[in-house]
Amino acid sequence: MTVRIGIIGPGGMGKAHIDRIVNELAGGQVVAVFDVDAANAAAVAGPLGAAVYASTDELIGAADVDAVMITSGGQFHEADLIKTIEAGKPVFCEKPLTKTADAAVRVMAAEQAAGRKLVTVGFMRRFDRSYNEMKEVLDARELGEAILVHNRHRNPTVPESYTADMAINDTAIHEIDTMRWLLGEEIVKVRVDKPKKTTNRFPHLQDPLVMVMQTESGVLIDDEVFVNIQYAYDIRCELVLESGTVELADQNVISRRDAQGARNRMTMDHNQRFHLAFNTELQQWINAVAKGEHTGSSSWDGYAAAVVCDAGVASLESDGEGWVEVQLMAKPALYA
Ligand code: ISE
Repeated sequence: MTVRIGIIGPGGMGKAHIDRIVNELAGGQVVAVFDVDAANAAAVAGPLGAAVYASTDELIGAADVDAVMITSGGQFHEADLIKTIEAGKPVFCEKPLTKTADAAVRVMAAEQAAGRKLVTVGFMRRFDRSYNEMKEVLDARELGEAILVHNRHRNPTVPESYTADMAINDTAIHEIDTMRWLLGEEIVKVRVDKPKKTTNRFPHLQDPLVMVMQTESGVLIDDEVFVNIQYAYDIRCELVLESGTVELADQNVISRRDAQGARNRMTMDHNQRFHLAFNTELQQWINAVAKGEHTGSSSWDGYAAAVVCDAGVASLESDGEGWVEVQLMAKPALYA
C-alpha cells in the first residue's frame, strides 16, 4: 500500500522530508499541499503532481489523503492536529508538538476521544543509531545504573530572529525528549545556569547556557546549549554509568590523515548530522501508518517536553532563582 500524504506548511524541514520521501524512502507519496504562501505551495506541489488546497480543512478532509504531515510553525500546530485527529487520520508533526503545555493537553484530549494514538512528534534522535546503541547498553544494565549524562548541543550560528527562549523551546527540546526516552523516566526539576556570554551572540540571547535537569531516580543531566559556536553543528552525549561510560561516536564517517594532520569533516546543520535518523524516523512512520500502528514520540512526549521547556524558560528568565519543579499531569491511560 502507498501511504498518500498531505503536507501542511512545507518550509525548510518540510521540503527536506518531501525530498527524502521522493528520493530515499519507500511506500509514501505526497499528494496534497497547503501553505499560507500560495506561491510556495504551488512551487512544492508542481514537480510532485500534488493537489494544492486553499485551506488545511480541505487538505485534511480530502478523500485521497491517508495521513497528514505538519511542518508549519509551532503556533499553528494545535488546530491542525485536532482537525486531523477528528478526521481519524494519522499525523506526523514536527517539533514542537504545540507552543504551550495547555495546547498539548487539548491535543491529548482529542486523541483520547478518538481512542487511539494518531500523533507522532518529530523527535528524530530516537532513531539515531548511536543513541540507540547507548540505550541498549543502559537497558542491558551491562555497566550498572545511569548516574550522569553530559550533553553538548552546538549550532554554528542562529539568525537574529532566534529569540532567547528558543535556546530551550527550539534547541534543548531535543535533549529533553532524548533524555526522557533514553533513561525511561521523567524529568522532575530544571535549572538554567548562565555563563559568560560569547561575543558572537546577539545582544538579546544568553549564549551559551547550561540547562541542568534531574530525573525521578536522581540522574543528573547537563546540556550545554551554544548556538553561535561558529565552527560546526556539534552534538555530543556522554552517559556515565556505575562502572563505565558510553559516548556518541564522532559524527564523521571517515577520519583523514595526511601531511596537514589528522582531521574529520564536521557537519554544519541538523539535516546533515541527523540525515539517517530523519530517514529512519519517516520510513518507520510510513510503515506504521500502512499497518495502522503508532510509532515514535507520542502527544504525551510532546506534552512532557513542553512542560520541561516551560520550567527551563522560567529558570532562564528568573534572576538566579535556581531549580524550577516540573509538574506533569497524571499520565492518561492511552499513553501508558
Ligand atoms: C532547530 O530547529 C533544530 O531542530 C535543530 O536540531 C537544533 O540544533 C537547532 O538549534 C534548532 O533551531
